[in-house]
Amino acid sequence: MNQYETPEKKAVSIAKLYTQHLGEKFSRFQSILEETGFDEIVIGSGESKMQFADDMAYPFKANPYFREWLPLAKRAGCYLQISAAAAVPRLFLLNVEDIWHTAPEALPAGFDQGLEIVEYASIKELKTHLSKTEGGIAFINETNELGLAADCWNSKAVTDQIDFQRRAKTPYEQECVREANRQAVPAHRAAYQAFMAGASELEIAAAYLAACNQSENEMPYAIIAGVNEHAAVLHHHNLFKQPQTPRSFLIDAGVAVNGYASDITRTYAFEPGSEFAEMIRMMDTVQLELVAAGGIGKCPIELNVLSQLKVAEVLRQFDVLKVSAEEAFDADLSAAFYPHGLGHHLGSNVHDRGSNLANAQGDKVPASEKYPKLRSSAPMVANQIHTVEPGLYFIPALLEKLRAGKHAAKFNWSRVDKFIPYGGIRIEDNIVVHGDGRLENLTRDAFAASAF
Ligand SMILES: [Mn+2]
Repeated sequence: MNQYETPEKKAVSIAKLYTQHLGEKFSRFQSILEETGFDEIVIGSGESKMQFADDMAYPFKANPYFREWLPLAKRAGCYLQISAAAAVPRLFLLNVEDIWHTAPEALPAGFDQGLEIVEYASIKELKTHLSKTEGGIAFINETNELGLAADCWNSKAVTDQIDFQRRAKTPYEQECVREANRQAVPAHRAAYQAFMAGASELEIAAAYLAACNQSENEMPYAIIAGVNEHAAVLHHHNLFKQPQTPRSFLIDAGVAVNGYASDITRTYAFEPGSEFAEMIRMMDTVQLELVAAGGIGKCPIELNVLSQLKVAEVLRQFDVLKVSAEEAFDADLSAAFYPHGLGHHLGSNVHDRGSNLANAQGDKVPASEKYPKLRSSAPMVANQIHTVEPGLYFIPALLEKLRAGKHAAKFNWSRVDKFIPYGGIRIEDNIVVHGDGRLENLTRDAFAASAF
């Protein structure tokens, strides 16, 4: 049992945090209205989208700008109105008879405090509740059902302001991601046990879903479950149905709680005493060092450089690399083994927005010249949630280029060939950067609190 003692106390506690969250967001959005000059911001949850030439819809996932306000990730046709003239946000819920589908997702108990809820039957009716001022509505949604002028629909001035403020997560948002970590841990353990029992990748993913009691469509992102060489495929989604003789296993999977995600990766060796098991242990130490190197004001670009150096050092320790970590880094050789960034913001988007903004006006902190694809460039701020996920992989396509290139002699290719059958390693935790400087590792805490 966690800090709440009973499920009832937990529900009351989260509902209280949610009411506080609504108040905090409402006040932040009032400032955005002042800054941008709109009367109101209206955010749609989105419309269910039909598949081409078919009568079936794709799985629905609500607009992340909407999820930042409401835990209705599966409910289409909702609109939230934040008006300068109102005391609380207003939520419009579509109420039409539908005998074909299950009743739409409702708000959890206690989540209706601090909100005005209005039912509507058509867009025409909805519009009677909205600002009548020409150009007064800033509308944020994938489609422009309100038929507003182009500069009112997804106005960049408004979304930049929203993305800038969303970096600092409220206590409610932090608790959602914390809970999403807690719920993912038993699922990660079930997946590990399925791997050790010789299950196929698809069976492992099924064990994961069963243990966290979620459907595939409820996952914050598609489960990555790679056995052996597949651990080197960064986004291995096409899970194999045939069991393989197990050597190694990488699982990257989270859980969504009230529309907020956990994003957790673990890597396991089948043979506990093997060299690959030792390499995982060393990457685990590296990962914890990189977590500790973060904090308020820390620069993600510099942390990324540090992570490349540390991964190069692991390669040197295992005699894969014959030259120093610094020399490998300078020649950009480590990136062939670690071709992604150290981490990203986490929130209602798994890759949350705003991590490259210098200010609320949308100016960007320049990206790293060496790693132009990095999502995060802006210094970490208080109450932000970051993932820290260094990796070390043996990716045949990248290794072949290296083997044929001018730096080939800097590697011990018999050692590279030994590790290729294991695929690779990634270890990923979710970290809250607290205002008092404390770094809370939601993932390690959740693993530590739950008995195997
Ligand atoms: Mn991640």
